[in-house]
Amino acid sequence: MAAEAKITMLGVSGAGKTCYMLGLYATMQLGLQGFTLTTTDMDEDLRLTSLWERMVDDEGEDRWPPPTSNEPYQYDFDFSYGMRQLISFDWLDYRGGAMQSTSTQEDVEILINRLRESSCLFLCVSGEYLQEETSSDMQLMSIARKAGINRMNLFLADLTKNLKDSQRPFPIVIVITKYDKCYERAKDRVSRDKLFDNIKKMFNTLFLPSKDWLVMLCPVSLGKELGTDSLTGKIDPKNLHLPLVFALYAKLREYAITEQARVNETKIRLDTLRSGSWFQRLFAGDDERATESSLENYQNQLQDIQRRMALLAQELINAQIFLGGKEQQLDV
Ligand SMILES: Nc1nc2c(ncn2[C@@H]2O[C@H](COP(=O)(O)OP(=O)(O)O)[C@@H](O)[C@H]2O)c(=O)[nH]1
Ligand SMILES: [Mg+2]
Repeated sequence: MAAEAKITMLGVSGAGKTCYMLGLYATMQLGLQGFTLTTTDMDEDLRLTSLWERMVDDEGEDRWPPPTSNEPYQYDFDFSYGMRQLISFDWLDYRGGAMQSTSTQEDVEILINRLRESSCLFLCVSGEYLQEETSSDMQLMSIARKAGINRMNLFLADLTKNLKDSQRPFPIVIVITKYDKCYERAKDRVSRDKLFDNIKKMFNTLFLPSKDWLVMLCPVSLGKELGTDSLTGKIDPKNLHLPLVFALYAKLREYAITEQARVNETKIRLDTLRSGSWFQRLFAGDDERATESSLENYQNQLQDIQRRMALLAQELINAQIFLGGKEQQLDV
């Protein structure tokens, strides 16, 4: 079966994408509030699990997964609640040439096409670049260049030109990886907000007043101790599941909108059938009954989607989510 949702993850090499993916897979396998994540391929499961175990058990440089080649890598997952599959999705870890300044036109086109068919983007920015407080635009420009944000903005500009109305607002997660590196800098609320303001400034188009983007800002870390010691610090993941929960919430929201439209249409059709004269209705009786039963069907499906959204929304209560630059509470 084809995946229902597509997630694409972008970030310069070394940003922490592979580690993030491994950590996410490991934490979600144990199950989180009843949600689980599984790969559709047994060999892949072994590979991911053994890389993860090495990170947890080993010390030294070798604990980390070997830096990967330049090929984009695709994972296929099922996301479930209890034993029930909620949504299947594929996940592309994009470490292709298009994120580098030496990219070829072909690299760029491949990525642009993938972005256009994605249902959510994860833009990974390493906390290593955000360790020091800064208010100078010059410094921010330099960080934006090193962290690949300039490139990401170029791809976003293409994406927004080609979004269909049904894709708006398009969900994006700015994942601040290795947030343990910012621990010192972002100790209290005020200094954390300053850090977030820096991010907003570098991704300014995502925070303009428009209905184009639904953006979540999400710090993640594989362990607080890694901030000062990445060779022996304990692995103790934080927030890894939130970007995924958000992506799937956004996908369900899209389904809900489609389903609601079906319900509305069917109601109108039923009203028309019912408003005919007794004579017309005598002959349209079968039609009326069939329409009634499809209405019930669509309504049940809508409710089912809304129940799943409510489950996910609970996890996102404390998340920072913005529409048109304004902070939002998710509704179901
Ligand atoms: N402090 C810290 N370091 C991390 C974390 N995640 C990854 N790293 C380091 O970042 C390196 C690059 O990560 P990797 O996932 O391979 O980056 P990728 O090129 O984006 O896939 C790893 O080898 C680790 O040394 C984290 O949560 N905290
Ligand atoms: Mg990698």
